[in-house]
Amino acid sequence: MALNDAAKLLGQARHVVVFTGAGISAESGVPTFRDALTGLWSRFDAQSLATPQAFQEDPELVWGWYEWRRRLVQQVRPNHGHLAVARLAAHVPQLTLITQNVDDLHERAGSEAAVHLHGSLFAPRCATCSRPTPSPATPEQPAEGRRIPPPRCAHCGGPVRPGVVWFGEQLPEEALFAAAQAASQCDVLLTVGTSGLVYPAAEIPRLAARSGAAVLQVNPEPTPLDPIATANLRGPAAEILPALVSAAWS
Ligand code: BJW
Ligand code: ZN
Repeated sequence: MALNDAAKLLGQARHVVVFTGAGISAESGVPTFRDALTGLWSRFDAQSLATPQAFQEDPELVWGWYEWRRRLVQQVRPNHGHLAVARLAAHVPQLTLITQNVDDLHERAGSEAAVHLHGSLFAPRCATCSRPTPSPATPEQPAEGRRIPPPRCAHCGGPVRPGVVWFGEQLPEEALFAAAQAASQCDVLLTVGTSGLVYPAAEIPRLAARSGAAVLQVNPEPTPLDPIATANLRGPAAEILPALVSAAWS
């Protein structure tokens, strides 16, 4: 299906779900999760750092990686893809934004109430007592690959961990429930910049398709979601999303 036909579906929708992954932030300069990381971090497999075991075995390595990423995100800006999503919300009667990303670029682009399935780089908590803790001040970008000891919890002295969801951990119940409910009720789901490999998040577009919604996919590469998509719009999010919104409301 061509972009203009996809835009027509979008223009007629009453409830749109936008489901985003790392690809939407790629053009802001945030590396996607499964791209080969460049530089020192390329020695590490991102998937092997995003586990509770990695944090237990080498907290300084894992905390240092997340501090490096948090600082990187603070230094970049939302791109035309994030901005188009925020603009889309003004056009459709109901929009639910669901993101797997742990950055805050949707919020900084003006989107309200994004459902964060995998947590946030900006919500650290104690690994022992789970109390939220403030993000430490990071005056400058930590050197890539630098080990940083995690701060200690002011209440119990436990190590502070990033407020993200690692492999083997449960997704926040409320966020997952809200996402599943929106996916089963929407009439269009726009999936953007995700490999569709990580569950249960990858179930969200599939649930929408099973519930009768049209699934519009924006990604420069094929993904396992291709077969369920009504339209596969191949290209970078920062180009396709503004074009899609303009075509729907020109
Ligand atoms: C562009 C672009 C441009 C590039 N424009 N696009 C069922 C089957 C098999 C396994 C499982 C299953 N259910 C659960 C599992 C296990 C596991 C899992 O899914 N494993 C798979 C890898 C096989 N899931 C879990 O462990 C989850 N927990 C769970 O299931 O708990 C259940 C449980 C039950 C009982 C007891 C205990 C638990 C938790 C998953 C947590 C995922 N966390 C991460 C890390 C977050 C923190 C961090 O960022 O460090 O979340 S992993 C990582 O992947 C991150 C992402 O949010 C997530 C998805 O990645 P995403 O966004 O799709 O990025 P990429 O890099 O994969 O893809 C980028 C895409 O963009 C590509 O397609 C590019 O082409 C595209 N792109 N440039 C548009 N310019
Ligand atoms: Zn504590």
